[in-house]
Amino acid sequence: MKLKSVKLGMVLALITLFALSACGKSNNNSSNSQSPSAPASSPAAAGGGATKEVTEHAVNWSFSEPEIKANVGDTLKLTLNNDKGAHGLQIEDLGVALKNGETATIKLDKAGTYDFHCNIQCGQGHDNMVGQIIVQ
Ligand SMILES: [Cu+2]
Repeated sequence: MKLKSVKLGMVLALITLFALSACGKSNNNSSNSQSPSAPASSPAAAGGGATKEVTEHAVNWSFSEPEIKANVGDTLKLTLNNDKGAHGLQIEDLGVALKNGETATIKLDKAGTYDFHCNIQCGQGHDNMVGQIIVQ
């Protein structure tokens, strides 16, 4: 009797371990596929949107990523880093204005092309400091 229940306990423990490790694995690889059980840790699972991190390095007079492409439902984490000169980054249609070193977290839930530009008068090439975020 006793032996049997110890055995049963071990089997249960093994099953639990297996389930836990399988669960951990699926959480790690589930960026694109639908995972049936993704609790608390990954809020992106529902919409299927990815998080995209982009750092714009600004110099006189351009942005390092003049064209950013993303899918509808993605979240864009956009950072401005001024490598040379003093620049800002404004996306009027999204209500975003970044200063040097700042990061904006932008939910891209509508398709479209969103222009951005430098919003600090930084010199003769200022008007060239433009780019766009293409959401499709
Ligand atoms: Cu400028």
